[in-house]
Parts: sequence; C-alpha cells; structure tokens
Amino acid sequence: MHVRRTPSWALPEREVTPEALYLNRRAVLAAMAAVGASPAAASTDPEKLARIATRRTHDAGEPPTPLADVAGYNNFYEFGLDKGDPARNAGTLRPSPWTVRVGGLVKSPLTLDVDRYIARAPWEERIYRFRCVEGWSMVIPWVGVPFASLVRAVEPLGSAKYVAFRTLADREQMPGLRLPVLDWPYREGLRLDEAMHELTLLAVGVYGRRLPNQNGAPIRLVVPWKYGFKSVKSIVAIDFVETQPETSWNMATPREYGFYANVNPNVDHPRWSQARERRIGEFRRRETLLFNGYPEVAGLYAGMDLKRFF
Ligand SMILES: Nc1nc2c(c(=O)[nH]1)N[C@H]1C(S)=C(S)[C@@H](COP(=O)(O)O)O[C@H]1N2
Ligand SMILES: [Mo]
Repeated sequence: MHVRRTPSWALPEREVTPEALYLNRRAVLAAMAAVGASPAAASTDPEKLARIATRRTHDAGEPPTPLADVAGYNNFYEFGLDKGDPARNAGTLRPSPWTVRVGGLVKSPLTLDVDRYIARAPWEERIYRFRCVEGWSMVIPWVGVPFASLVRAVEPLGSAKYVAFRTLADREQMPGLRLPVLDWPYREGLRLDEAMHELTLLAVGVYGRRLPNQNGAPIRLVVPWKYGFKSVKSIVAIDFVETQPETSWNMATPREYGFYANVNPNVDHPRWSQARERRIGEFRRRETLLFNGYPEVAGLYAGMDLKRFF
C-alpha cells in the first residue's frame, strides 16, 4: 500500500495563506533566536548571514574563489548588467519569507516554505567548479541538496520529461526588470534526467551561510557541468512538463545560447572561443574542460551531436 507522507519542509497547498506565512516567519525568528543567530537572512552582506550546518560531500580539489569575488562579481540581470550591480543593488530583494511552488505533471504538488526547508539539517557542502559562458570561472563552496530529493518528493508522472524553473519577477524588489534585456521572468529548464543527476544541486548557501541576495537568495539551482546561465537564481516556481520549456537566454539569442549549454571547449560561441577560461583570481588562462571537468555526466548525452545540441 502506498502511504503519502508530506515532507516536513513542505506546506500543503491549502495552508499557503498570508497568515501561514506570518506564522512561519515567527517560528523561524524564534528558532534563530534559540541558536543565537540574528534575523539577518535578508542581508546582502554574506558575513552577516546565518550559518547553516553542513557536511562536505564534494570537493573540486582546487582552492575556492574568495567570498569577496563569489559575492562581488555576479551576473543577476534583475539587478543590473554590470558585474558589481547585483552586490550594489540586491539589498532590495526580500528572501524571507519565500515560497517555491512545485507542480505541473506530478502526483504530489507542494509549496516549499524555504525558511523551514533551510532549518531542516543536514545540508551538504559541495565545492564545484562554475563556468560562465562569458569565459570566466570560479570554484564555489555551495550549500545544498541534490535536486533529485525534491523531484522524488513530488513524484513526477510518466509524462513529465522536462523541468521548468522560474525566477521571481517583482519590479519593486528588482530594479533591473525595467530593462528589456530579457523576457522576464528569467526562465530556465533541464531535461528530467539532467535534473535528477546526482550533481544537480538545489542550493541555499555559499561558504557555510545562507545565499547572499546577489547569489540568488534564498534558493537557486547549480548545474556544474553547464554554463552559469542554466543555474537559475531566486526560484519561485518549478514545473514538470512534457515538452522542452522556453528558456530566457535561448529565446533572446537562440544562435548563441542553446537549451543544453553544456560546457564544451569544442563548440565556440558565435562571437568568441570557448576553449579557454579565466579563473577569477588567476592571470594565465586555463583550458576549459569538456562538461567543465565532470565527465560522469557524459552518459546523459550518449548518441547526441553536441555541436547540434549546444
Ligand atoms: N534569475 C537569474 N538567474 C541567473 C542569472 C540572471 O541574470 N538572473 N545569471 C546567470 C549567469 S549568466 C551566471 S554566470 C550565474 C552567476 O551566478 P553567481 O553570481 O552566483 O556566480 O547566475 C545565473 N543565474
Ligand atoms: Mo554567465
């Protein structure tokens, strides 16, 4: 017999009322007070963010990029186009309380209450290489869990073949939405098997603390073998769908940004080579590695022409 247990970090659909959010917020504040943490989750200063208990499960074997660069050199177009804009402007984002609606072609849709989810230890620390399509890279100690654990909780139907992710789009919190650079909200997607891969991380922190706003607080995706733009920030909706979803960068410039966007030194961007990269903090460029140095994902693309499905 099948017994459905709602995970402790989920809210049944009917409970998502302003009152429930208020009560949750109060509970989180109380819990934080109990462990001596300050309610600094909304802060944009990473040093002031509450610690998250973690155990390390992945190590890139390379020194992590300093926190000042991880939280100071960002792409988050909802807060401006320059690398320094997100750190300067993302203080207006309110990452708590925050909910993520997870639904579509699933048996058990849920609404994630992110503060409660984060309070649910233990989290993993995973030090991943991270490569932006623009040609720079970092080594980042993320805090997260395999996205597959959330997938299992909602029980996708057999017809679900892709996962579609959507970022918050609130003009009041995100000054960059005034610029028509992308078709907001920022949207990304993965094939279901990519989403289920052990490396695909649902991240809530960096350097052992909650995510700074500019890194996609309070919850984001990290797909380490793909270009950075697939790692969608500040997620509010996750939908299981049957056909390949529209993605913001692919819609904007389909010739330049494919749906797959696997890191591949052999497939150039139409305007620049992808053979090398600059690791932030280093001077000499490095060779870019196929799948960003995560060859264990190759099986996902067996038989696919990676020049065609770039
Ligand atoms: N919502 C949203 N997510 C986003 C982006 C964005 O502009 N908006 N930029 C992407 C790009 S291009 C990169 S390289 C990474 C940067 O993540 P980081 O600032 O945490 O290093 O976020 C990705 N996720
Ligand atoms: Mo990027």
